[in-house]
Amino acid sequence: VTVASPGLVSDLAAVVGASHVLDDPDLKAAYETDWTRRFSGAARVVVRPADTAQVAGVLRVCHAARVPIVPQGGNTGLVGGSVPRDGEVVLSLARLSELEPVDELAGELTAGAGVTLAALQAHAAERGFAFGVDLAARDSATIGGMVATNAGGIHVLRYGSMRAQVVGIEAVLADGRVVRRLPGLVKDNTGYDLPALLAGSEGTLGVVTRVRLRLVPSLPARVVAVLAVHDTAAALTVFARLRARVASLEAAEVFYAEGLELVVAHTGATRPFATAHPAYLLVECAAHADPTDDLVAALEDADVVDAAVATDRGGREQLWRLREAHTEAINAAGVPHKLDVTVPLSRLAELERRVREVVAEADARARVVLFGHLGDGNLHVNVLDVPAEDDTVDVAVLRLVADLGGSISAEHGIGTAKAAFLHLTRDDADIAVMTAIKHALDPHTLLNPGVLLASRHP
Ligand code: FAD
Ligand code: 2HG
Ligand code: ZN
Repeated sequence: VTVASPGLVSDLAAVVGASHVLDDPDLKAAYETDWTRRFSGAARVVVRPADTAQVAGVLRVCHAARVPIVPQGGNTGLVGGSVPRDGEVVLSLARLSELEPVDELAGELTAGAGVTLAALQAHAAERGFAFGVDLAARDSATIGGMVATNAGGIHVLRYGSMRAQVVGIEAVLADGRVVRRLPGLVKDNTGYDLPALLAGSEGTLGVVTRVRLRLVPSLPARVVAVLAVHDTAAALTVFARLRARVASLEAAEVFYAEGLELVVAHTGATRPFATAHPAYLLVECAAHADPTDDLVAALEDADVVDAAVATDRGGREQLWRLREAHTEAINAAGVPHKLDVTVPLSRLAELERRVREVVAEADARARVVLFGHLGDGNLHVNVLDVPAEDDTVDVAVLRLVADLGGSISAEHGIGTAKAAFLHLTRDDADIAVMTAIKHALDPHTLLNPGVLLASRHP
């Protein structure tokens, strides 16, 4: 059990109020274990500031005492970066939940770091806008956490990932200084792009407190199709055809027979087809006018075995559920090893085939579930039935990905889970530059130690 020194607790309480410094083990517990249950550690205390000034005050106290901090938003991160390792202070940003009015002229919005994605989506929708990033953890994932991880999700092929939505940022540095680039300017070429640097920094360079975000038009006419195909190569050919011909294409996701079975068993969902197929491509098109005819025309003569199509909201949600419920169905089956990898599209079919082989060779007990964002070349490799602390399978998969010219993380980040493997797809010069930036902004390594640049590789 980690005990906080009385001086630290009272100094933090002076900033945020005693009721927002949690040191009771029962109250801390929810902040100490990650969503997958694979990563956990003891927090010295959990601190819950209400605004930017309080975040700065907390960081000044911790800086003076040289106490490390783990920033936490919705705690839906999947790489062990959001929970304490070794008695750090957990800094919860959940109370920074202010949503400013939509700037309809600019098509932009400023949100507090603790605003959930679902709250932001609802707020934008009231003014006829949508947000360019969407993901299944929308009810809990926060804007601050999504910026910190540069979250991807299901619409990257149309709108890009989180970094592409960020127009401005406010963040607190390790020593309590506030950097603020929130002018809402479309163009601003005055030096290094701090918002872009903070996006994807996983809480290692600064604590994000507010974000100015670009919105996109709300597109009410939608069609979702789940297409049964022979294999990944066929899914890619169909996807390439749709991307070339259907301007309204918004999502292209893949899942396989084993994942669908797990989802059906866990959720009780109805199977989309009478018989099982090796692979499924889920596509969604969205526009102002019904895009169904465009989709159907583009699919004529395509290498598709069967199709389930829905245009009404309920039907679309049912088809999406088959794909989005993979993460929770896997979690219900055990504590997974999660690998979030990407290769050039030209190597994706090879990755899907070989990943099954290398996992089976690495550990005969392992059960593999594959799915992901096909249009982005991003597969989620989930491995069940191997011990939490045994990384043999992880190493085998990440080496394969490096050999195929890919990256060991497409969208979830490095966290603590992949820190020892960063060198597989970032070279020495890259890592030296990142280390120099980290040292310049956080010389005492107080922000999220153990995450991203933690381990020097052999
Ligand atoms: P947390 O988990 O709390 O933190 C994540 C990281 O960001 C940690 O390193 C933390 O220290 C840091 N951090 C958090 N807040 C701040 C802040 N304000 N300032 C600085 N650092 C901060 N991810 C995808 O990219 N695409 C998906 O499709 C996707 N789908 C998911 C589906 C499910 C069911 C689940 C459980 C997760 C999914 N994720 C996905 C992963 C996760 O939702 C994202 O990584 C998300 O961006 C994390 O947001 P969060 O608020 O929960 O952050
Ligand atoms: C998704 O795309 C998320 O559903 C989660 O990124 C992936 O559970 C996973 O491995
Ligand atoms: Zn994903």
